[in-house]
Amino acid sequence: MNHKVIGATRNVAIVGPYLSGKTALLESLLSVTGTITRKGNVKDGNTIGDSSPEARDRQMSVEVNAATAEYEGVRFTFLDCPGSIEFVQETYNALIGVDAAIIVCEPVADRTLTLAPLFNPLLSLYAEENLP
Ligand SMILES: Nc1nc2c(ncn2[C@@H]2O[C@H](COP(=O)(O)OP(=O)(O)OP(=O)(O)O)[C@@H](O)[C@H]2O)c(=O)[nH]1
Ligand SMILES: [Mg+2]
Repeated sequence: MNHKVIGATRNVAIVGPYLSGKTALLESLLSVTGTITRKGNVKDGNTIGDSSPEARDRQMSVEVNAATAEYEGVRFTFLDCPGSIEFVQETYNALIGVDAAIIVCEPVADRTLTLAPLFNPLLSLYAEENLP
């Protein structure tokens, strides 16, 4: 079904710990919105995200990848952020400019602490914005 795109593009960051499935989620989002007809796989090296030679070689995200999709008249630009701590500044930079963030994590209690590098700076940003 064709929908007329209305309003501004929503920019959404996809963030979370290393190898939690962010790039796979982006691929699924692009697939369900009909943006791509064939869903790729990180291991097969055929995803829309992780398209740089280094990312393909390491089978991990090494930079932010952007992809746009439309769903029911709304246009989204997704920013798939790397989860490895060595690239965490890329994630922080992306979070400054987005409307929303999807936090991807494994549903395992022991791995909760892997979210700490993400939440601490977010809380700091929030606190600074709400200073009297
Ligand atoms: N079984 C299963 N495997 C998954 C799922 N999501 C991702 N994977 C696999 O987990 C591995 C890592 O997935 P990615 O999507 O690259 O994870 P990521 O969070 O983008 O990784 P980084 O960006 O490097 O932090 C890949 O081999 C995926 O095929 C899932 O929902 N189920
Ligand atoms: Mg990734």
